[in-house]
Amino acid sequence: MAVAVAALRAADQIVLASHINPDGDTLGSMLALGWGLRSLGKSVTLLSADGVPATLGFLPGAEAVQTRTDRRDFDLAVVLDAGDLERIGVSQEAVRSAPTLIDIDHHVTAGQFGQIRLLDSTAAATAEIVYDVLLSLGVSPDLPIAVNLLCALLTDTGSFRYRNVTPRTMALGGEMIRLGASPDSIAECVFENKPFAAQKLLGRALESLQRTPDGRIVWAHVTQRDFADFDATDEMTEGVVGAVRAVQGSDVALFLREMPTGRLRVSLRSRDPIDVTQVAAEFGGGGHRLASGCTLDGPLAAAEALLVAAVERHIAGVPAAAVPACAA
Ligand SMILES: [Mn+2]
Repeated sequence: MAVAVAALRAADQIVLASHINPDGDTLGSMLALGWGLRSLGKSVTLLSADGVPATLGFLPGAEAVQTRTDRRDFDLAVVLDAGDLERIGVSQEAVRSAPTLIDIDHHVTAGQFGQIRLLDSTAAATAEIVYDVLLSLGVSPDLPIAVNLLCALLTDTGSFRYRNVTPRTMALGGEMIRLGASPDSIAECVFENKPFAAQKLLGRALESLQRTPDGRIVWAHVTQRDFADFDATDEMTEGVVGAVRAVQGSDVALFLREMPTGRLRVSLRSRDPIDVTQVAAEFGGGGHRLASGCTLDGPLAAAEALLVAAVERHIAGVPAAAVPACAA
C-alpha cells in the first residue's frame, strides 16, 4: 500500500482503466479513485473500452469516461477489477505506455500484472481496496465517492447477499450511507430499471422452465423467435440464469439462449460444492466454479439433452448442495 500511495502521490498524469463489459464495481471503483485523485490536483483520464452501460450512467463522474484515448504521455496507470490485463480491451495501449502500472483487484487468480499490486481476495469488491487507497492518500471521501463505492458494493455482493460479504463490507457500506449515498436510489437505477422487452423475455425463459425428477438440475431457454417477438437483445438475458437458479432444491441451473447462427450459448450456475467449470470444459467452455459458460451446436432440444446428461454424470455421487436452514 505504501508503495502504491507513493506512486500515486508522485504522479501527475494518471490514466485509470476498467474492464470490458463493465459492471458497478469496476466503474464505481475507477470513478471513486478518479474523484479522489482529482481532489489532490492530479490530471485523471478515465477509460472504459466498452463505455458506460445506461443503468450505470447515474454514477457521479460517468460522463467523463472515455472509450478511447490517443494520449501516450501518462506517468502512471491504474487498472481496476480486471482479473487480467487483456480484460481492459483497447485501453491496453494507453495503459501499457505508462512507465508504472498499479493493479487493484479482488480477483487474485492468474493474470496478475503491473509493478505494483494491491490484491485482496477477501475484499467483496475492488471498491473496498480503493477505499483504503483513498484514506491512505489522505482523501476524505465525499458524496460522489460514496455513491460510486456503495454502487460497487451493492452490485458485487448482490445487494449484500453473497458469500463474499464480510463485516468490513457492511462497515464500508454503512460509512458510505453516512456520507449521504442512498442504497435505495442506487438499487432502483441498477436493479429496477429493466427494459420492458427484457422482462417479457424473462417471462418466456421461465415459461420454458424444466427440471430433472429429483429437482437437482433446473434449466430454461430462449429462442430466436422469443428475441424477435419482443425485439429483445442478447444483453437483455443478463440475470435470467439467476432466476433459474432460485428454484428450491436446485443444485445446478442452466440457461440456454439461441444465437442467430443457431448455436446455443449456455450459462451454468451451481451451489457449493458442485463445480460447473468441469461441465463447461466438456463443451469447450470455462469460467468459475459456481458460474461458467459454454457454447453448443443446435438444435436446442439435443443440446439440452446433452447438457443435462453431462451435469447428471457430474453430480452423481456428489452430495446435494448444503442448503442453508431455510424455514420450511
Ligand atoms: Mn469486482
